[in-house]
Amino acid sequence: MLAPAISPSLMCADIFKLREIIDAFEANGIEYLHIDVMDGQFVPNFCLGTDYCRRLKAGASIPLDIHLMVTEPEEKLKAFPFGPGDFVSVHFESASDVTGALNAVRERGAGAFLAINPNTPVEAVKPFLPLLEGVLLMTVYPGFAGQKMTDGSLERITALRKLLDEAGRPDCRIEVDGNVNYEKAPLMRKAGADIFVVGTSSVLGPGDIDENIRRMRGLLAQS
Ligand code: S6P
Ligand code: MG
Repeated sequence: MLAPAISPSLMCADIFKLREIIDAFEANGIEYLHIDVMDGQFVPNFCLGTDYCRRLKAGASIPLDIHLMVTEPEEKLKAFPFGPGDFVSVHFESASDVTGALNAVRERGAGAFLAINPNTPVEAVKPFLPLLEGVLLMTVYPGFAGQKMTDGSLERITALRKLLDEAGRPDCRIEVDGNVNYEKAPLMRKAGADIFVVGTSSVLGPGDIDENIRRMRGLLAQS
């Protein structure tokens, strides 16, 4: 089983406290910075963009985990700064050329992830497995923070883990995104997830950020 990693969703971070939040992430060994990019077309919301990523790359030592919720990601990803060590997710539902988009990520040395919505069968990832560093399994419908986990999410993680293992890809990561709280994260871990996008439901919710991270780490380590 792959070691658990935490990827906090920066759309949930208070912009007025961003520097101290990033400092806390660095001090606590946070593995990735999850950047939600929305274009108002693939999802009914707008969110973080290219300059935000550029500033993070300049001012933080943590790799980026860019989640593209945009139409035509194969074109739009060209505008984003990323490279070796970073991850970029493109949605199965958004790309007309999924293979082209994944290859465009790989050509720049980054890890390519295929994101799938809660109503997309996990089998959809099969044709793309040779190209994937991981799968971003949405446990809410993309567009907004603060939602409840969709029914059947844990079963989908289990089914995806089985599919990946049976396909000879035990190294392929499963990243879960949406309502990753202190109660559900251990269940998601047991089901086979290894990267946890945390937002308002846990690390970037109420309470002290250092304590929140320690609590989440402790729970994931025990599961
Ligand atoms: C949703 C987005 C997510 C959220 C994250 C928020 O479209 O992709 O990354 O920001 O799920 O966390 P929470 O705990 O509020 O669900
Ligand atoms: Mg996301």
